This record gives sequence, structure tokens and C-alpha cells, in this order.
Amino acid sequence: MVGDDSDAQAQEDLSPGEPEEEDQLFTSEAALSTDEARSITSRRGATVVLLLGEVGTGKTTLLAESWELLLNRGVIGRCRFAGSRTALAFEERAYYSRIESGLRAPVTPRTQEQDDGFLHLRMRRPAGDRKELLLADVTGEHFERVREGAQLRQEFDWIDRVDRFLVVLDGQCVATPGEREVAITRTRRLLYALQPSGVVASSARVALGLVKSDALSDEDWTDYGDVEDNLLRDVRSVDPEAPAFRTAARPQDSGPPRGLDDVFEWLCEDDRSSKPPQLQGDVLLQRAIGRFHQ
Ligand SMILES: Nc1nc2c(ncn2[C@@H]2O[C@H](COP(=O)(O)OP(=O)(O)OP(=O)(O)O)[C@@H](O)[C@H]2O)c(=O)[nH]1
Ligand SMILES: [Mg+2]
Repeated sequence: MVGDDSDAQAQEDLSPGEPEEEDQLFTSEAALSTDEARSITSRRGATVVLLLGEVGTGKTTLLAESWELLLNRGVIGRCRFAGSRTALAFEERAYYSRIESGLRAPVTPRTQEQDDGFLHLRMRRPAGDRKELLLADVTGEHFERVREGAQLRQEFDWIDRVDRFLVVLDGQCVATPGEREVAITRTRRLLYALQPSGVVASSARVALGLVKSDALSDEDWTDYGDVEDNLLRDVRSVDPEAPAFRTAARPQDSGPPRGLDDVFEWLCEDDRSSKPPQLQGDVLLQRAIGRFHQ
């Protein structure tokens, strides 16, 4: 959870379990810039989410299909939809996958760097309290540069504020001979990029996500168990409680999205409980104050 210390009162006002007045949040804004996202987090605190995966791995589709599910069902897993400040930005991303778009196959427009931004969801947890999610939708080009040696901090000056890191592995590649090892290596490189101390806050959570899991054959699934175990070892060196997800946000058989319930449960969970400090006192203090101030 991130937010200004000055907003501690606003946080306390959101006591879990108490029914809250529902805000009208459909403001049809475009994706939020970092400054706009910061203003949401400073008012209420919000959980900042980053999906890490190279170009075409399916990051935006996962967000767009979650939006569709929330509009159609009002719920994903046990988390209820309670509004969004970025309805238009979600709509733009979901539009191309709708039948009305007149396209033969659903497509997600490639995210361009100038379109990088945050998508906002207000969720209501089973206990009745709210969870504000700020989901970064960024082009996979950032992660190509990270593979080539750039630091995550160079690509995202807000990386310290991320509360959920979902590192994705492209199932379509896992199922394609000749692409599988490359995809696994790329995912591993992203995990290594998370390892330098300070990128992942001690309260943040990390997870591994196999996406496009509909592409895997029975034989691929048999092999995938070991792949997942090995990658999870790396993920858990950063977050010992890290889970592994398997999703198909847009299965090729046009069936409903699969695996998003677990992802949303994880996104809406509390942060990791504070652990014994891994950094020395003044560095920790600076970060506690510096989160979302810059
Ligand atoms: N089979 C299958 N294809 C998928 C799934 N999710 C996404 N895709 C396809 O994967 C392609 C790339 O998806 P995007 O969501 O644009 O990928 P991205 O990671 O946002 O890519 P950049 O924005 O360019 O970094 C699209 O053509 C999608 O239709 C899935 O669950 N199953
Ligand atoms: Mg994208």
C-alpha cells in the first residue's frame, strides 16, 4: 500500500467491514499519468501493480479482459467492482476485442510508449472495505531494454512504489518449439532485474504468471511443472510467499477468461507483513517517507 503519511487520517476513515458510500467513479478519463496516479495514492493509498513482460506477452489483454469481466459480472473471484476513474482508457483497450469492432479475430492494440499510463480500479473486498488498484499498462519495450542491461529504475522512476509485481511468461511461446527456451530465459532475466535490493519493497508482493495458458498441449503441461518450479525458486528469493498463476485472459477457443480470480484475490490481499528490516535504518526511513513524494 502506498500513500502519503499526511493521509493517514483518510486511510483510517476506510475502516474494514464498514459499509461505505459508493462514489460515482466513471469519469471516462484517459489512462492516468504518474502525477495523476500519485494524487489518487496520496488521497487514499492505492495498490500499484506492474505486469512485467516483453512486447506481445499479453499484459494489456489481461487488463482489458478483466475490465470486460467486471462490467459483465461485477465481480472477479471474491472481489467486487466498485468503480474506475479510467473507464475510457479501459474501453479503448477492450474495444478491439468486442464483436462490434467488426474485426474477424479479437486483437489488442500494441501499447506505445507515449500511451504508458495507469488504469484505476476500485474494488470491494469480501470484508466490505475498498481496495484502490492502479494497474500500470506499459509497453514491453521497457523490458526489452531491461534485458539488454537497463535498470528497472531507469525505465520507471516510480518503481519503488510498486506493491505487486506480476512477472509473466508467454504460454504461446512455451508451446512453440524454438521459442520456449527464449521465453523462459526472458522471464528469468526480469526476475533477476527485481533482485537488486531496494527494487521490491519488503511489503510488496511478487508472483509468476503463465499467461496464454490455453496454448499449452497436455504434453506441454507435463513439462511445465518443472519450468514453473525452477522459476518459482527465483521468484521466492525476492518474495518467499510468491504464488504462481496460470491464466488465459483471452483463450483462442473464445471461452471465458481463465485464472483471473486467483490473480485478483492476490491483488486485493493485504501487503506482506513487515519483516525484520533488510536495509539499514536511515535507508528504510528515507524510503518510507519518499514513497510517492519524489
Ligand atoms: N491464445 C491467447 N492469446 C492471447 C491471450 N492473451 C493475449 N493474447 C494475444 O497476445 C497478443 C499480444 O497481447 P497484448 O496484450 O497486446 O500484449 P502486451 O504484453 O500488452 O504487448 P505490448 O503492449 O506490445 O508490450 C494479442 O494478439 C492477444 O490477442 C490469451 O490468453 N490466449
Ligand atoms: Mg500492451
